[in-house]
Amino acid sequence: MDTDAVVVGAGFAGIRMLIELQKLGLTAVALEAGSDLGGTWYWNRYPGARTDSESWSYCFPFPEIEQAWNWVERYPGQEEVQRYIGFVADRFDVRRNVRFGQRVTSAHYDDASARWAITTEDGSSFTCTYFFTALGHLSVPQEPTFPGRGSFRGEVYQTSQWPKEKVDFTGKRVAVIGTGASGIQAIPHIAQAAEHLTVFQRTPNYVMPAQNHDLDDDFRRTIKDSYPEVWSMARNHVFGFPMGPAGRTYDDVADDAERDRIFEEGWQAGGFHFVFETFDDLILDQRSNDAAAEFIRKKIRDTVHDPATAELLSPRGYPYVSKRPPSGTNYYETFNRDNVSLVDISQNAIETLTETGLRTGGQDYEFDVIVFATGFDAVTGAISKIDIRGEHGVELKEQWSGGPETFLGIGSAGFPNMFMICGPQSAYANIPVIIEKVVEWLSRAIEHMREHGYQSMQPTPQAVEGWTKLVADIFGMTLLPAGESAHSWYLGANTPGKPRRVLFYFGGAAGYFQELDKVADADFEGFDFSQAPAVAAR
Ligand code: NA7
Repeated sequence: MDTDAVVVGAGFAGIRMLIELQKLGLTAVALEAGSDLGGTWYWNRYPGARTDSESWSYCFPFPEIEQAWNWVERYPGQEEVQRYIGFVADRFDVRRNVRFGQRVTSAHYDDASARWAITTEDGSSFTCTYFFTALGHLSVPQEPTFPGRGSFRGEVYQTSQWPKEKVDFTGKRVAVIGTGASGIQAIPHIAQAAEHLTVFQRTPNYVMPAQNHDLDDDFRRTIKDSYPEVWSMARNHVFGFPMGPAGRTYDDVADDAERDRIFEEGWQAGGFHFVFETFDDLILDQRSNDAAAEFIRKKIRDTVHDPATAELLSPRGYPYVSKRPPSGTNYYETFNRDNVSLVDISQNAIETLTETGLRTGGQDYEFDVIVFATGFDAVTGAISKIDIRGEHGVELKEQWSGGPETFLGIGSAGFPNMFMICGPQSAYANIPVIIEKVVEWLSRAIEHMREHGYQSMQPTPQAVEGWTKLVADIFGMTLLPAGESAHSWYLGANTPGKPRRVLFYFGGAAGYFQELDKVADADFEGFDFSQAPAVAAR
């Protein structure tokens, strides 16, 4: 099949891109491995899965959708978000352009025709001028490599590949391995049904209370009336949320009691309000970070009755936010239940799975069910699974063997018209807000090419080098590099053997948008354009 554009993935980014391509009057097809829309929200259907962004900013700024769609919860669950994506796709009539069950295996650029040839697992092939990846940051599960994996006779689940049918934990002895955002959301739900739940924790997380609740009509009305302000705040916010800034730093406050009062307000506000509406130097000043970390540890001690368990749950030795902090509901409270126990595996890795459970620290544990909440080969995992070759057959995998190198998180040198929607080194922030801006930018780039009769564009090696350095420099100005010791996925440090490279631009959503605008306003400075088949013309 020949089209103007192929989009890989039909989650938030893929659907938003399809809508834009339709507006541009281009023919397009999206290739999606799942059997429905949603991406992350299709695969991650484990109990308790929900956003950590407030619903009214985890969406697109289409006025007609904003008014028609009624969010049910402050932090929507998996099912609600997936329904929302379907609603948007149907309103814009783009679902018909999605091919489901199509896992892309290769994308090769043809120098002679200046077009991409895309193939999928079932042998289908597509050619296009514009090749978009909309793969998601967290879409390739981190396969646990525990010895004896196949020997366990009970049920095994992975949070990121949860079955569509309900899993019944009633009366079962369940293990959850992993206490990242997914484990933290699933654990309280599983604990309610299981006969006994054992949580295996390698690194304790700083868990903020989500303070989730249903929304009422009055609140929905207020939000619907104020979307322009919501988006204006979000676009100017460091992480793309309609919040803050706090307007104060650690030194602006005279004493610890007043700091604790501010932290308490943030705690009650819930989720990322604790990060962004307390102190603006939380990830820049060690004292500010230490104060927040100690406040959270005190909350854990106040909540968890058993002091030894509270201490095990208390993160130490890495800065708050240097690992992505999750929001939870009844997370710490769950460890007060008689049917829940916590096993620290920080010093004793899981030795092996056995026929009846697993072994760690020389002790055998028996289970009916094991749940892996072990995370993802983040950010680069999905793109590295596709055999992508650019000009002269150069392999992306080879080019990125030391880690990804992009310009703006959108393009890589030698890969004409390959556009990553929120690829490696794009901004780390509330993702729909970033997607919206990147898609608008891509639309502008395509218009620019059409206007000037260009066939293709690709970043210069100098632009890529400059961006990669900028991304690393900004990261180095924060407290975040210390997350490497705590296996932070911001750096790929959670995936054994993966080269360490800063995987995001941490200069904030607003900073990223300025960088995008600067490039577009300067006629896409940092990109090379070709009139005709790229290589033939040189
Ligand atoms: P995360 O946040 O990467 O968490 C994975 C968890 O699994 C984490 O606690 C890991 O411990 C643990 N893990 C991973 N491998 C192992 C092994 N081999 N042994 C024991 N424990 C292990 O993934 P999530 O799915 O929870 O969340 C990902 C993002 O989704 C989240 O940040 C939000 O943005 C949404 P570790 O901390 O590495 O010691």
